[in-house]
Amino acid sequence: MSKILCPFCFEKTEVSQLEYRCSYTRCSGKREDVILAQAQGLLSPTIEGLVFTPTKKGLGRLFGKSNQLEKCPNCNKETSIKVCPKCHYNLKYLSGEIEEKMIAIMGGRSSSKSTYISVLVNRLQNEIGKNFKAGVMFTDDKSRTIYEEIFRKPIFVREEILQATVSSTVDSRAKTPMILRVTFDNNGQRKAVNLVLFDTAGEDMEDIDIMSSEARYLCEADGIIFILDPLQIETVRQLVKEDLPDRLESADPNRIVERLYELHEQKLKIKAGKKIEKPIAFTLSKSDALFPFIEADSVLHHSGEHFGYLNLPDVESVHTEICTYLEEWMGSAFDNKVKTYFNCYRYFAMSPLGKNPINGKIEGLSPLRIEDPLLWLFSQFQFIQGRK
Ligand SMILES: Nc1nc2c(ncn2[C@@H]2O[C@H](COP(=O)(O)OP(=O)(O)OP(=O)(O)O)[C@@H](O)[C@H]2O)c(=O)[nH]1
Ligand SMILES: [Mg+2]
Ligand SMILES: [Zn+2]
Ligand SMILES: [Zn+2]
Repeated sequence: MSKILCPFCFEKTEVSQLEYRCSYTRCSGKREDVILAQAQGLLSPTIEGLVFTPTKKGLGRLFGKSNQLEKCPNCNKETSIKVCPKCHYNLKYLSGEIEEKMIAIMGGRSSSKSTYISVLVNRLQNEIGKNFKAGVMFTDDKSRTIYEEIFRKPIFVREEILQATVSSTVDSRAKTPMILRVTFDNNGQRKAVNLVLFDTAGEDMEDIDIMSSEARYLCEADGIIFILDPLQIETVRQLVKEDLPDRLESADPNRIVERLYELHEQKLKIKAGKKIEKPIAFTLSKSDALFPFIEADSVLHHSGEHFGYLNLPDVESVHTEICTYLEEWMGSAFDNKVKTYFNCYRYFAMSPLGKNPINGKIEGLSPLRIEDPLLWLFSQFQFIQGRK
């Protein structure tokens, strides 16, 4: 029988054990939802539709079918809204019948994680969607609102850089996933997947205890995009002549990689010496800042050209080139560490803005190589094909 993983509290529940929430606006059974408020860290509970356990075990429920309507015991109106019994998170769109992949975006403070997500989702909806005949939509209003207000409007409408993401110990929004339904059309065969995206506050990557209590999705994730900020690498800082943000000792990628491994060891009981199998895309961000001193014929200058399939030779060229640069800039310690801990990884490079913002303003957005890490993960999940 299929189980659904709640993307908010990570409780796994059998479809037949899910609870329902009445969605009839005039139902008199509405009440303060204390469970939801506690899970979301709200100061006072909000009034929400009644949550109930369906009594009648319909045939559909017995067979684990989840697209079923259930009658509210108070008003008798039908509802299709399923919620997680533990935290009351709305699971309406996670039916257990559509494949689901969780992707976490992690990296040190100010490495450009949130900016990346903003541009990535926009490209998914436009260029990537077109090249892969993929339809993209948000599965719920919450995801759409978070994307619009926190990610899209500042960058695409106001042309400003984003605020630093607030630690999830302070604001539960950092723990709230954005869920996108991506529908691929493969020669007439449609395949739908739910893409659950998590942003992280770089601040929360600096302490293993916070990572383990606040960023559980790092362990549950099916794939990780690990963003590396080149402007935090000492050698690169000497090469870049412009004004630089402060060096953040605690955001050292070496330390974050170690913590990520430690976390898997702790939570998933990975035996010492065993490698992590999930695909991890180590992605150098702000590649525009490197342009003045990398080779003129570097592959980083142009796009990856993935038209309907993953361009494998391009992925390998980027991987080799970044590997060489990282060794030049940081010595072989980082790559050695990655090799020791992870079995399935590639190096990528991208630039969400395409240039350095001036006084917090973005002048002419020109993103580069945004989709490469995501498409590589998609190919690892076998949603798309790679081609030589
Ligand atoms: N040169 C260059 N700078 C960038 C680019 N994208 C982001 N930045 C800079 O990096 C800063 C941080 O970006 P964010 O997306 O807020 O970084 P974050 O990783 O989400 O940071 P936290 O939320 O604090 O963990 C921005 O304010 C920009 O100044 C880019 O494509 N090129
Ligand atoms: Mg952020
Ligand atoms: Zn839950
Ligand atoms: Zn009702």
